[in-house]
Amino acid sequence: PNDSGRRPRGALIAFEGGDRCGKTTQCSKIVEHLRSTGVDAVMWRFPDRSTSIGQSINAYLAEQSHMDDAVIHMLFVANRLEKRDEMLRLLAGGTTLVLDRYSYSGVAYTAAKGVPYLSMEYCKSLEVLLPAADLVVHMTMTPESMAARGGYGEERYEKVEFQSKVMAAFEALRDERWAVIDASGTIDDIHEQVTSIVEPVVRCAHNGCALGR
Ligand code: T5A
Ligand code: NA
Repeated sequence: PNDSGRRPRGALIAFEGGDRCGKTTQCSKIVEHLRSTGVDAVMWRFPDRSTSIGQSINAYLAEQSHMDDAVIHMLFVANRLEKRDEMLRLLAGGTTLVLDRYSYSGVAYTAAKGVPYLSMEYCKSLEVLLPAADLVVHMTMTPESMAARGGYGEERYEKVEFQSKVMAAFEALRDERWAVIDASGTIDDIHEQVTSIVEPVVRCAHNGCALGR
């Protein structure tokens, strides 16, 4: 315990946004920055394509397999749940976790499909076993400018019309834990903004503020 009698913990920070908006780039940079200032931080990405569930997800995204919308949704959820214990252990041990996509992608991408029985509320209810993020960094840019980025269009959801629906779904999910960042700037400008938003949240967790949910 620290001066306030509360136990220091790591922060749970999720980066969200459309495909190719620069999440991986910014997650790597902020983790590197945090480490350089002595913060114990690690970066994970979801989906974690290395597990057997992750390999099924990968085949689906690469359009090598077809799956029912409910089934692929449950696999994305399960792919997070299989990391739940390790997440909680790391956070309790003081490690800050920077996640390249998390529950919010799970909800937004499925809700964007407009399948009546996979509503936003229903999808949210399936995430309750997982810890909520302390901070969600929502990186926004127009679907047209994302499409201009290298590598766009290789995977299932990388279509401008669908990405517009995903963007609307993310907007509907926002609450006071979300910070919105214009992802169309330079890598360094975005990193500077990300740093100013992330650092106070890491400090708060280190001082033992409560974890969401
Ligand atoms: N999904 C995911 C679900 O449907 N349900 C779920 O539960 C989850 C977790 C895979 C897909 O799965 C869906 C969402 C996705 O459709 P993914 O593997 O994270 O998710 O795929 P992407 O989000 O498409 O990841 P990418 O790696 O393709 O994009 P990033 O991480 O957003 O972007 P990044 O950093 O790799 O950059 C892309 C390119 O742009 C350049 C980079 O150098 C790179 O070439 N770039 C910039 N260029 C100019 N200016 C900048 N500021 C730039 N920043 C990066
Ligand atoms: Na990525």
